[in-house]
Amino acid sequence: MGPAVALLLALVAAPARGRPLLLPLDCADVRNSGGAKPSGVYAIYPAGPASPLHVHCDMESDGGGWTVFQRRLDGSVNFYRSWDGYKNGFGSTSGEYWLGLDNIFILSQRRRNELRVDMEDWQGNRVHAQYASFSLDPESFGYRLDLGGYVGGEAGDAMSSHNGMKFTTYDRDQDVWEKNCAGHFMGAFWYAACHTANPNGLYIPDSGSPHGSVYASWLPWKGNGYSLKNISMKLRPPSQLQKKN
Ligand SMILES: [Ca+2]
Repeated sequence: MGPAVALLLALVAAPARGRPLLLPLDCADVRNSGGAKPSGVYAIYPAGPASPLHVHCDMESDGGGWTVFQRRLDGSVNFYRSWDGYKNGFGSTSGEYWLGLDNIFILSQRRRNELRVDMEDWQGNRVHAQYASFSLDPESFGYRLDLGGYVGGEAGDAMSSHNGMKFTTYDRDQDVWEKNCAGHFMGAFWYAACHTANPNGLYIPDSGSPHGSVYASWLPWKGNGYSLKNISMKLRPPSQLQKKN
């Protein structure tokens, strides 16, 4: 092809569709930036252009655009971590990880978000739970959870009992139980006294002999003695809700 044709093709292919070129705040922005966007790891910029944050984006569930902040897949990452671990984040965004309470707080302050939790059992059944809104208070208020109402999903409501709770790790007790829920139930969460969901609990493949509520569990679906095969927690602005069909 001649140079004039190449130039024309380059212009046609340029991402100039009447909207300014902005860095994505979250996975909804990534999805809306045009072109096919499969699920995977993307850079988002909720804290500004100098602070890229790599996250796994769920581009499939209910139209996609979900920013994943917690993900259990295979037990390869230890989730029994200290306050510093949960504050700063750990794991690998291509596999299991916790994004970090600081990052989750920033994400929740930039936009109003819904919460979606997806999970699967060891027979391959998949369900989810969804909440109308999700935000956190800053660290000085214990990353207190402000959760909207349960709006559906086959998993049942295991999170409403955690609404209003501060975050507790084994080395920082902010729950409302006389002992430390994180230490007792081998996780870290917005524990009350103590939990109906324990997604950061122990990951035990196909456990046949439950011995207490220490597992990565979701009470209304499988009970507190069942370690789920996978579970992931994710955020998306409510305006992004769209059905593909
Ligand atoms: Ca306590």
